[in-house]
Amino acid sequence: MSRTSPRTKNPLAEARDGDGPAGLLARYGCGPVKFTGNDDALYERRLVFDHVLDPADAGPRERFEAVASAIRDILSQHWVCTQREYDAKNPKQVYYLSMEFLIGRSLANNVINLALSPLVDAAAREKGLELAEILEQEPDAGLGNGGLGRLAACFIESMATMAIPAVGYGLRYDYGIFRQEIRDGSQVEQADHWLARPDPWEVQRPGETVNVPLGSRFEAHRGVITVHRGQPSHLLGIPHDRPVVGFGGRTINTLRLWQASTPDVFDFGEFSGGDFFGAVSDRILAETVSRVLYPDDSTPRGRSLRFVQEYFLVACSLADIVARFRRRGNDWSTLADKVAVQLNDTHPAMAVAELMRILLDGAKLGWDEAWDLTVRTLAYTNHTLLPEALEKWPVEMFEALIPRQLEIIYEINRRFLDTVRADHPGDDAKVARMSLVEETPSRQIRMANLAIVGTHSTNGVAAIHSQLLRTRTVADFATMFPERFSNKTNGVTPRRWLLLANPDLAALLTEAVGESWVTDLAMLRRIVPLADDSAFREKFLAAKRSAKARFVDWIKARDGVTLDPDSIFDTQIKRIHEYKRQLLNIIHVVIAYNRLRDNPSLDVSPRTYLFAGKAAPAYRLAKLIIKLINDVGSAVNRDPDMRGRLRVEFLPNYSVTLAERLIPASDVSEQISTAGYEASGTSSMKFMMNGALTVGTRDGATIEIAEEAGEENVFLFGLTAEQVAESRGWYDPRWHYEHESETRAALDLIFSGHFNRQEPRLFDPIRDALLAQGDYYLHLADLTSYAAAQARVCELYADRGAWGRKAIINVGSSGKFSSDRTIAEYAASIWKAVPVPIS
Ligand code: 26V
Repeated sequence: MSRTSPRTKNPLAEARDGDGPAGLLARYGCGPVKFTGNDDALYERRLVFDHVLDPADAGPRERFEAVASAIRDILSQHWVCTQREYDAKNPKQVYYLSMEFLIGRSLANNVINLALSPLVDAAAREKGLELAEILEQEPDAGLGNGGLGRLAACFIESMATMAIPAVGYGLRYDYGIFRQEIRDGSQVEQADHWLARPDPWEVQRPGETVNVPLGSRFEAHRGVITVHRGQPSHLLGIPHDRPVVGFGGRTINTLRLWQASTPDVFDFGEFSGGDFFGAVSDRILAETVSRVLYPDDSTPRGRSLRFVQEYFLVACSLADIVARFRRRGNDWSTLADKVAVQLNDTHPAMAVAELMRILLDGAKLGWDEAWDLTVRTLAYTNHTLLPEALEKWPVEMFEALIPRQLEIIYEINRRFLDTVRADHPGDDAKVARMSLVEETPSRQIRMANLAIVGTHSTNGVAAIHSQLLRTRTVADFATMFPERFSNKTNGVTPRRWLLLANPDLAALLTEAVGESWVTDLAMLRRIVPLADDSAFREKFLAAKRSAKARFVDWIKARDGVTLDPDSIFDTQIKRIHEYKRQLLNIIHVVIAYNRLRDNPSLDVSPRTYLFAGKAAPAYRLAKLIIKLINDVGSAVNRDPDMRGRLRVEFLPNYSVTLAERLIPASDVSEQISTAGYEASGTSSMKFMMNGALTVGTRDGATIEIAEEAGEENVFLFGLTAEQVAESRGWYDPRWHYEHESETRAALDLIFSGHFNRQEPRLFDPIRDALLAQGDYYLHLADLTSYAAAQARVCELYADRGAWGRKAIINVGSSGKFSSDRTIAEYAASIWKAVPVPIS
């Protein structure tokens, strides 16, 4: 594989050789303002000048803001220098367009990537600051639903670390993914006003505001938009930039988030007429566009506001991209040589029509040249095969809001279908399938078709996913444009997910192989031989034990729950979805519970089953699954016979911060989706790096995890994707219920009302899904083989040495799953972008 190698020189080493705080600070001066090294009062100055506070009186929140602002001061010059270098060198630029960036907290990550940990630790000691308390003050920036959004965040970090000139573009939602509370076992959504207090990382740049013309005026009421046609209006996009710190602190790229506003700040006419509300309401309506993240990760709902959000992201970002391109003096004909735009799913796929509009109407290019540039500039990543998650937008929405872009889409479609007809005369069914416009039951634009036709690259996110995409989901397109399709297996950043999240394991790895693994994760292969070294195994298991102890303390403080660090931590964390099969997990827990009740002397390794994840607010069955997990947990945890043997906890409000603490503490990683449905899964990779063993189906990235680690080091079970497809015709879940005594006993117990005596019929919809409606996700088909895999887990855990050996092999085999590797592949084969190191 040709790859863009990330920087191997390790700045931590430099930092250690260097000269303490003064030397460290001096490294961050690169422009006209030099840090003198005597500048160790940054923190106090921030308190006095930003907050007008005596440092002695500062509360935890002010202390956080002051520390974060001081760190931003330190990185600011390198941020400026990075941009100056890009402007001077005019390299090919990558733009990553995503409706979601699940960033999490930034302070600790920025400190680590800037190699400032020694400085910050020393300063905290000297000033008597409690760092852990300060870090807990930062809100978790939850501008995403799940895997797709977190992937975007890992990618921009990797691009910065690898010195690739890149900008991430997204929306600055006032409200991120909802905060999940659990009341009486059920999910309750609370608004996440993460920007309630000033965010020290963001820099507002009103001078670079973008104007977005719209074909209609619209009014939003409770997420539903009323359109007033024929009354053109416009929105303003105000950029808010966040630094994206590459490891080593030299490259500081930008994440630019757009806030929607209106040009008519205040209508003085209306105001003096006494209509104060009318005067400000336009602004309020406009600002609803970036008010809140859509919390559904599969079914498009509340659709019209989402449509405006998607166009708003595309219009602002492309205007900005084109402005940068022209500012650097480039000719239109070189657009695809200077710009690569990656579309994160179809959410920004209107970029195809918008870029065409800019090139046709703005640059006055002819159709053929505009089309050639558009296709060569844009690339598309698909993240799901679920048909209900494939976006389609009603033609009326385009007509009302962006009629010119609709006209362009029709012309793209006319030309495209002409070639399809020419290649397949008389095949009307094929033409109907491939059309960008779905005719029945109502006219809609198929965004995946638009994205494939209007870009030069379509990729899936794991080998099996890319294969199924090509052969099933969009087979007609893969036949027509075979050269456009490829696989780019996802990855995660080892800085956040190992170096930062798991300090003890990170230190052990550095002791074993040196520091280079941080930017070259394949180096971890070198620990594989140490799996047979009992002294190393002991150190490795001690690191796991300390991560578990840290998590036990943290969750005790957060939720008041007491966990036993000597039990197996068996963890399933992800959005709650039928295809991800949290239900399979909890039914198996009930089987384990029955076994222990029937046979109190059974010798098992004590196990704690941990769940966390959010359900889309309108997804009834997913919410019922949460309730079931909690109700089973209450019964099991209060049963004295289960004490020290079996425990079940649903940890509320899954977030990046919770993941950072729980993953290092986990022994078992549950990746149990119905084969063929999980595009990739990325938590699996974080677990693997942190020494958890995977229990999983042959789905998504699990297949590649097993390839890297060896099948004997993974607990695989269940039907393959082919078997799932093949069984669709004849599968009958009732057969399993009737012929498998443990399956029946577990289901009978659940549906008898044993776990919810007040509402014994509560779980009937789950019973119906499993037994009456055919169990679409094949829970019962995989249950016995899942239970067998879990029995192997139990047995292996009893042999400490054997367990440690497999865990070490997994960590040592996780190199492929660094997002640096993924980004190197995108850069080399899709973007043709090369690193521009900042001196
Ligand atoms: C769809 C929609 C529909 C409209 C409302 C908002 C919304 C938000 C997200 C989505 C698509 C979700 C697709 C997704 O998250 N896919 C996940 O992508 C991960 C990164 O590639 C991958 O690891 C997961 O397997 C895949 O489920």
